[in-house]
Amino acid sequence: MTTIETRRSFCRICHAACPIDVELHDGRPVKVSGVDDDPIFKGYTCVKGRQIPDQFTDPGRIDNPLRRTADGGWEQVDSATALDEVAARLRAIIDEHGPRAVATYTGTGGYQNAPSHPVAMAFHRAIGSLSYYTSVTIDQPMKRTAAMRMGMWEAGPNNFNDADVLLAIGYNPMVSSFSPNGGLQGTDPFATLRRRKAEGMKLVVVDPRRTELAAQADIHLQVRPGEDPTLLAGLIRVILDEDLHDAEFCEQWVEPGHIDALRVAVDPYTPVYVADRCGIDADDLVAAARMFAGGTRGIAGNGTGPSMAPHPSLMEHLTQTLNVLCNRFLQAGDTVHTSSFLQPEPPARAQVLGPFGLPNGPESRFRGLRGIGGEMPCTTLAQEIATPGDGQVRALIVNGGNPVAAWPDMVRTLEAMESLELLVVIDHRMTQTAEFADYVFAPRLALERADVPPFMDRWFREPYACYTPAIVEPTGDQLNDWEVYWEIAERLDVTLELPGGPIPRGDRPSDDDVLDLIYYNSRVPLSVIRERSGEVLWEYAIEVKPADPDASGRFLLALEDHMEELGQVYNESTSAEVMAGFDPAVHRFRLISRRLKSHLNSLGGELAGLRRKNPTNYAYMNPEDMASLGVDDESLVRIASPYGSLIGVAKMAPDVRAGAISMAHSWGGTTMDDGGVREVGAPTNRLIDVENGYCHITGQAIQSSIPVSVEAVSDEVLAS
Ligand SMILES: Nc1nc2c(c(=O)[nH]1)N[C@H]1C(S)=C(S)[C@@H](COP(=O)(O)OP(=O)(O)OC[C@H]3O[C@@H](n4cnc5c(=O)[nH]c(N)nc54)[C@H](O)[C@@H]3O)O[C@H]1N2
Ligand SMILES: Nc1nc2c(c(=O)[nH]1)N[C@H]1C(S)=C(S)[C@@H](COP(=O)(O)OP(=O)(O)OC[C@H]3O[C@@H](n4cnc5c(=O)[nH]c(N)nc54)[C@H](O)[C@@H]3O)O[C@H]1N2
Ligand code: SF4
Ligand SMILES: [Mo]
Repeated sequence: MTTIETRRSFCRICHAACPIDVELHDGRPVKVSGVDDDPIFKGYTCVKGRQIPDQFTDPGRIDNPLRRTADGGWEQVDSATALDEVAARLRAIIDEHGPRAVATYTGTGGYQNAPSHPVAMAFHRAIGSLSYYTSVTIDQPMKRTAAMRMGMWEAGPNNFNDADVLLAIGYNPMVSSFSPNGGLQGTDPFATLRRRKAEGMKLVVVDPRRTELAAQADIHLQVRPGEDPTLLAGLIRVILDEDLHDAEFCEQWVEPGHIDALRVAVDPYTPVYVADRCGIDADDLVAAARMFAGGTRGIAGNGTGPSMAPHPSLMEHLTQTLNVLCNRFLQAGDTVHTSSFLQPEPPARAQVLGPFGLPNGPESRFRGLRGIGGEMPCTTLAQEIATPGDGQVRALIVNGGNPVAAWPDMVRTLEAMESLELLVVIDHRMTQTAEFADYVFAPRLALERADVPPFMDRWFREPYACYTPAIVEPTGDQLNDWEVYWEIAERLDVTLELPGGPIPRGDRPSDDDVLDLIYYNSRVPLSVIRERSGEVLWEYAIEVKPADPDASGRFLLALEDHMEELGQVYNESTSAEVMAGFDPAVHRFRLISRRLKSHLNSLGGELAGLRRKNPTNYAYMNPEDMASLGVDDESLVRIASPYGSLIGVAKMAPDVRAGAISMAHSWGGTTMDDGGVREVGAPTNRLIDVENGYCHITGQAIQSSIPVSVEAVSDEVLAS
């Protein structure tokens, strides 16, 4: 007799944390469904979440640790032995070269697992190694640095639920579940957007692709890739020119003289100039500026598209300038809708916090970049590994990430993987990166862990409690990511310190013990979150307090370097000019990033149900471009940047702007050719050069709006 039961949990394939009911047969998951009566998700899940049971039956799942053999193959090894060996090798590397030689890279898999990042960071503090890296510094690092430099509003942005207008620049929550400041994350985005639009919310979308979000827009500015700084400067100019900004708010909270300096800097960005440069209609630009400034509450925010294009810090600065000019912030007496239950009680006053200036963490050995908030910039890590000298990284622990597939600059990443003395990967799949590993530790998957959602805690659009216990028993020799660090720390005889104190030594504590130590000063006790998971707890919503009488922080809208950069941008004919080797006659296209519903970065292709939906990462192109290149659906194209090239499979897409090619990242193999492109896709990170055209503040490489040439090629290239 099969025992059948259904247990409640939440999905952790992506950050969105959709609640799920998991049907278990003899304790094994067989079916995942949404939770219809959930107050904010209302039954929503996506195809990835519904495929979770396949992760458990996938014959490729790594559920026991693996060790590299002398002949380059793999053998199973028990975790205690693997941990002894790894710890001994780390000890030797630290003794000889110092702790900086040991690095961690925490990727998206680590971020969807609350204890993973805090414990890995605690490990680095304990051994005294500053070499801690995450995917956040190749995602949207400028969000943090721009806020630090300009100043931020302590009470936070307006709520999505009562916004009159949303200005969405280069993100697509209908597929990605991402929207800056909260709102549309996974939480039933289609129905939620329909409802908000019926309530009168206006939507302006800036995207070179007519995305699932753009299709719902009141105004879609189908901008040329990489021209967002120009477009944003144009919006600001219209707003200042027509006095649509909140003059009273600016008088009080903007540094004196900065509005005037900003006026001067954006003055050349007339609607006619901007429209011509961005390939949009000047009337639409003016209408969009009026629409954004017109409402009383709204949000301007951007996503990964423009954050990976040239001038990302300037782009973020201008986006936030729009929010300041139009006062898109919560005021005294307002209620903060996002929950932040896991954070300590915030002050939440209606005043400016900061500014705090440039990142001032430890110096990287490359490009004069610096760390921030305990992290070093990921775009330098491959070079930190491959380049000999003092401070060279010799051992890397990959904590739920996939550098070979995801890091910008595949040439340098492969070089780094080859030159590591020790590579340890924690992943349940034999990824492109694991192929280079010395040890692969088998992690417990989401349903096998107790957890809370660290990202969504700040982004749920209502104060919503979310916690899950483990609901499936592991069957192999698996360790939760944090346990790998704790076990190595035991062997190195160091103690891991968390906000609530040290993680006990000796007997390994449980996930819940560690969650209690991480969130010991959460403003809503974890016991309440555990008990009331799945409920909206308005009684815990924060009310915004008035400003301190002597609040002295003022927004710096006219930062000198950014105002200068606006002058440079004006002198460019295209933002691609920031890349050396760009030739307008050759690189006539721009390759832009996108997400696929069926995949999460490199995750998905290993499961047959998801692979069927997207067998390759198609090069989506406008029909006009395909006709002029003589390319048909499914035929091959060679796409070449000033740095590298790939072979892609063309797919007709009228939603993509002419001149753009829309392609998902983190596909392909580990080689420099694309013989298997029809089966495994091709890596766009081969086109990316971290040394060319990068952001000087964050190191962000150009990972979208990459200038490329495109030519038709025959299938014979695959054989060669
Ligand atoms: N050209 C280009 N490059 C990009 C981007 C782009 O848009 N364009 N996007 C960038 C962005 S935003 C990011 S965040 C990075 C992504 O960078 P990464 O996070 O390095 O890439 P992922 O493929 O998401 O790797 C996550 C890994 O975690 C594993 N995993 C899943 N669940 C678990 C688990 O429970 N435990 C453990 N230990 N592992 C697990 C998965 O199998 C997968 O291999 O890529 C960046 N690279
Ligand atoms: N299904 C799914 N969900 C995911 C992921 C996934 O791989 N699959 N990845 C997760 C991760 S790691 C992240 S960081 C988030 C990212 O979440 P989002 O930022 O929403 O990512 P995308 O859906 O790629 O949206 C980026 C948009 O930018 C546009 N774009 C590209 N270049 C430019 C440009 O130069 N200017 C402008 N204005 N737009 C441009 C693209 O056309 C695209 O529509 O998604 C997360 N969620
Ligand atoms: S949107 Fe994200 S969290 Fe929700 S079901 Fe899909 S993968 Fe899971
Ligand atoms: Mo990301």
